[in-house]
Amino acid sequence: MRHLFLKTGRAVTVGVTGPPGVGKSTLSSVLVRKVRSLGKSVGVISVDPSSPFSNGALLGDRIRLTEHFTDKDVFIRSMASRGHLGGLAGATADAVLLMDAFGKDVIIIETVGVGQSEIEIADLAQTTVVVLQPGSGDSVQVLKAGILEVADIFVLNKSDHPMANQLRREIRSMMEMLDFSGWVPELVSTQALSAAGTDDLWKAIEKHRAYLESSGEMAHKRREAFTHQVRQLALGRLERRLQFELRSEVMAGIDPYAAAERVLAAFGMQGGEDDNGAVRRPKARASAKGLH
Ligand SMILES: Nc1nc2c(ncn2[C@@H]2O[C@H](COP(=O)(O)OP(=O)(O)OP(=O)(O)O)[C@@H](O)[C@H]2O)c(=O)[nH]1
Ligand SMILES: [Mg+2]
Repeated sequence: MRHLFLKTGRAVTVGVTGPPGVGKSTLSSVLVRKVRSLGKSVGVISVDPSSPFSNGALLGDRIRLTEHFTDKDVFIRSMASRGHLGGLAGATADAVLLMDAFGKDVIIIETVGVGQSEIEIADLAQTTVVVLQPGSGDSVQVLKAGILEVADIFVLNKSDHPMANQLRREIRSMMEMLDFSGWVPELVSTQALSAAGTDDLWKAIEKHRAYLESSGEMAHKRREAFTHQVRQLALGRLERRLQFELRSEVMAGIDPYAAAERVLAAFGMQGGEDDNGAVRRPKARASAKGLH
């Protein structure tokens, strides 16, 4: 990563998230087709929240993405979220940087989205696409879970479903309750199976990217993503070191405050230090006198 990092920062990154089975992989596949038709190369990172052996998701993605297998300008990588040193977010962030450095024009990151970790992954992508399907209550759950706030584009997939209009109304009324400053999420209807709506989705992605560039938010997002990754790396090491310092013999027979001091001393932090690392100085005597 040290060698490659300076080659990154060129790719368009699109996060595709949403509840299980809404059609994220099918949609990613038709999006790959669209991007390839424009002559751009593309990378797909498909994050499986469970073990690769516990369900057929990886196999399923393989089947849905087979039409791209012989295309050398399409690189597909499935990742299981368990068992990665440094966690899923870190491993995914690295994979995105690698594909970017390799020169992929567009990188699609597919994650099953319901909880906090998925929202974190949404932070990785410049544009977050939240996919929902009609006729399943979990769409409303997802909207409640805070994913509404991270969505740059809503995709109402399986729009061939009879309940599609109801979901459209639900999304609209949820959006009305929020105060958007700047970008207002686009709502796109698709039928991933027949590829209908893919052009509209790509248009919305390009529109969002143009907004990010013109508003200066892109630069902001890049800084945030960088800081986030540095923070994750540093926290990972701090956590492991802390585990080591929390050995029972260090803490035997003393109160938790004294034990915390001892543990922090191992990090070079002295008692009375401020959280920002500056040593707190006692107030000058003159001003203390003045107060009393
Ligand atoms: N009727 C209909 N079915 C669709 C559409 N898009 C996808 N499907 C079907 O929905 C099912 C799930 O599609 P996937 O693309 O695997 O969904 P996913 O969101 O990637 O699923 P997970 O990765 O397991 O969360 C498949 O059987 C698809 O064929 C659509 O527009 N209309
Ligand atoms: Mg999938």
